[in-house]
Amino acid sequence: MKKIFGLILTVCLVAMLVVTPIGVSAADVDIDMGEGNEYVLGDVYEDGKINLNDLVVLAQLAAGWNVDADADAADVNVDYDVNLTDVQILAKYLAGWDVTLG
Ligand SMILES: [Ca+2]
Ligand SMILES: [Ca+2]
Repeated sequence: MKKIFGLILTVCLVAMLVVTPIGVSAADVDIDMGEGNEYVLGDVYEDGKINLNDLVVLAQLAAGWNVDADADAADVNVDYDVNLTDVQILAKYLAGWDVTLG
């Protein structure tokens, strides 16, 4: 059930955001947690950019998929949990809504 939900969620998010693909610079939300433990909120896919790829991977993480991703970067509201709230926030961020990561 989780996999089906995750797949449906991912497809919906991709369909929603493919209309407005926005590449956001990751420099705005760089978080330094000390040497060897740096990550960028929202850069779940860890390629230095925050974009649709990160949203897809975040949705998969929230759905419980076993994906290779940065769980710290996925917690975009910093409540120490990765769930659909994070997916919603990142989707809004990528769509240009007035939301802040962190
Ligand atoms: Ca990325
Ligand atoms: Ca969170």
